[in-house]
Amino acid sequence: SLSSDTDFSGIKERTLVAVKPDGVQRRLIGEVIKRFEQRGFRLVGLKMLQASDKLLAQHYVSLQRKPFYSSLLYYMTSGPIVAMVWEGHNVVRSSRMLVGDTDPAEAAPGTIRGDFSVHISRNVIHASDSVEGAEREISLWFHRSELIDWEGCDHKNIYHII
Ligand code: IDP
Repeated sequence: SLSSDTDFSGIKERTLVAVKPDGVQRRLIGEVIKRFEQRGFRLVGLKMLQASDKLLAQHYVSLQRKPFYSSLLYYMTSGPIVAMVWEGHNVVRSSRMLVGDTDPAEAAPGTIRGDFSVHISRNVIHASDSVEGAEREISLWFHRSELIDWEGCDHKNIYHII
């Protein structure tokens, strides 16, 4: 319909994506960036960091009671992480599709986890699972000043703008 063609309210949606320590060690940073870029999403923040226990405790607050929680924190602090913020129409949901199921055994071929991982505790990448979750996670991992607002010259080809 005309209204769905012209509704761009979701264009500014943002999500947090992170190449986890195993993904960095396995030289998958470029592969991950390539997949999000070629889809048409816009990179608005990027940094490499050694995540602290404090940051990860906030990031994974909902998993604190899980039996795998301490090994998850050990894994996530085992080396550098590359954190990114991607922007675009429905980027939260589309990122989860690009990333694939949490358990690589269930992740479809063609997804990042389905193509590059075999075990749930070394699944290469993180992507926020809801718009509210994304807002919360972005504010944990990035300062406002680290996020860059820009419009690509291909914007009119990626979106239906007359
Ligand atoms: P998500 O990363 O797909 O959003 P969550 O359920 O939020 O999945 O779990 C966060 C991370 O915790 C997973 O990506 C994975 O690395 C780890 N994890 C989740 N479930 C298990 C498990 O059963 N065993 C070991 N690690 C797990």
